[in-house]
Amino acid sequence: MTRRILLVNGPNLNLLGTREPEIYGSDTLADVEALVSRVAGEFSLEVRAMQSNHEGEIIDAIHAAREDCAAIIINPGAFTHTSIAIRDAITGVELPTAEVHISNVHAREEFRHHSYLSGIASCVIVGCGVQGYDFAVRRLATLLAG
Ligand code: CA2
Repeated sequence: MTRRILLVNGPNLNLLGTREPEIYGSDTLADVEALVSRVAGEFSLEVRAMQSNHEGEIIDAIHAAREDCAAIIINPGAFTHTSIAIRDAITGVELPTAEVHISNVHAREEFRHHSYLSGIASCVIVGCGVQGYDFAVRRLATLLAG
């Protein structure tokens, strides 16, 4: 069986650690990707990490995961609240998927309260800072162990 996780970070998450530390903390995207790889390694899982500001690129990466990944971790950024297309891509590939949000979206603006993904995600981790990615790896490893 494939032992790889696709890690997807959506729009503006390339700015992690450079601005708004009061909301998103001080870790960079590179720190997050290293964290996910380290935790995944504990379970003999590899990681393919990608970040994109473009919805279509994210959809293409999700489709490609069907070939060689066992699970997906995704923080879709603001596409969380807008993208039926990303939801459909995840539904289409039928891979267990963890949705992660660094901030507590439910304590923020009303428009962040709804996620198009949450209804089809295997788990949703919100407001745990970047530690949420750590939790996501551990949950997916549990699910993959079946
Ligand atoms: O809390 C999260 O992880 C979000 O997915 C982050 C998105 C936001 O649109 C969602 O509502 C919640 C925004 C990511 C922007 O990241 C930045 C990081 C540093 C500086 C500026 C933006």
